[in-house]
Amino acid sequence: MKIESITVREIQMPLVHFFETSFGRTTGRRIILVTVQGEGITAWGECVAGEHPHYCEECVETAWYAITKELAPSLINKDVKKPGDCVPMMASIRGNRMAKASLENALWAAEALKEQVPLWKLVGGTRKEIACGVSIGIQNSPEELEEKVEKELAAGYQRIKLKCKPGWDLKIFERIRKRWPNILLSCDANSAYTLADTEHLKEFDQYKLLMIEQPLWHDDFYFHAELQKKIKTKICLDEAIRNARDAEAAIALGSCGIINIKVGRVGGMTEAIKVHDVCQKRNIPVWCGGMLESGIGRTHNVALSTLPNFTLPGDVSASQRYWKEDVIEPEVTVS
Ligand code: OSB
Ligand code: MG
Repeated sequence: MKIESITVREIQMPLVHFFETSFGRTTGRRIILVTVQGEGITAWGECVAGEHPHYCEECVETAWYAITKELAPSLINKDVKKPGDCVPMMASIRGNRMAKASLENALWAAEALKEQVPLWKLVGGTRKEIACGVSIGIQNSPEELEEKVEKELAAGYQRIKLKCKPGWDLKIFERIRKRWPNILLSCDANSAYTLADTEHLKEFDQYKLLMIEQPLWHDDFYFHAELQKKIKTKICLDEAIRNARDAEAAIALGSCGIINIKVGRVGGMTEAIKVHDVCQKRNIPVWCGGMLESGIGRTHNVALSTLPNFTLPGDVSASQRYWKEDVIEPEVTVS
């Protein structure tokens, strides 16, 4: 497709319920949406950068700059034969992976429209059903959390992930495990601990968690490997995996037993598929993470999740968990 024009927008959407992680509370999202236009096609992509650079270095402001001033200009008037062709065109710009992913994902959507094939088939998906879990943030009280878990299990979600941090961990797991001894339960620390917490993290093992996500520094493999030797619960890396090379290195070091793939975090669909393939080859199961996306980003996540090594339930929950009204029609629903 010859890219004739690119439109960049920011929309603002209040969340139906606040979302709190170890790095803070979000009550609404500022979301950058891009469209690429050419050959009569208009296709959408979403930038998953957050309002603040807390999860990673990127945020809405930096992504807006990167897309409008650097990345879109490098693509405009270019002929992109297949979506991945844009990757080398943007390669001279370091980092800014979420910004890059929004444009690449729009090109994947364009290719799907042009070829009249569903996106999930275009990316190489093989499954018609995917398993869904939910990510439940830190709540005002353990009672409120218990209500949330009850509601999500009743809605059919197959894995409950609890956000955790020092002070919101062991007692919470104890309470949830006591009431639901057999559910698939995991936790996500978003880098809330250090190696000095090793003894404390060993206590997590008794709760039979499917995994602990990113317990240590956002940019670390080495110390996660040290920690993994001392705890039974499998470590899952999220923040630290920026590309397929990182996945290779982390697996070789023994830093994790599971990897969370986020299209935005790794710079787009092409790299996400590469991370998937590396993990599949090394027998490391993966699942698709979420970034409180609108339906546009969410449907890209759903498509990616149909690849064969996405064997664990992903954070690909329904639109209504986040939004009163999503920007897509039909909204994402979960059966
Ligand atoms: O670490 O997975 C994370 C949301 C924002 C930033 C980081 C994370 C998350 C989530 C939400 O866990 C997952 C979702 O979109 O449902
Ligand atoms: Mg995470």
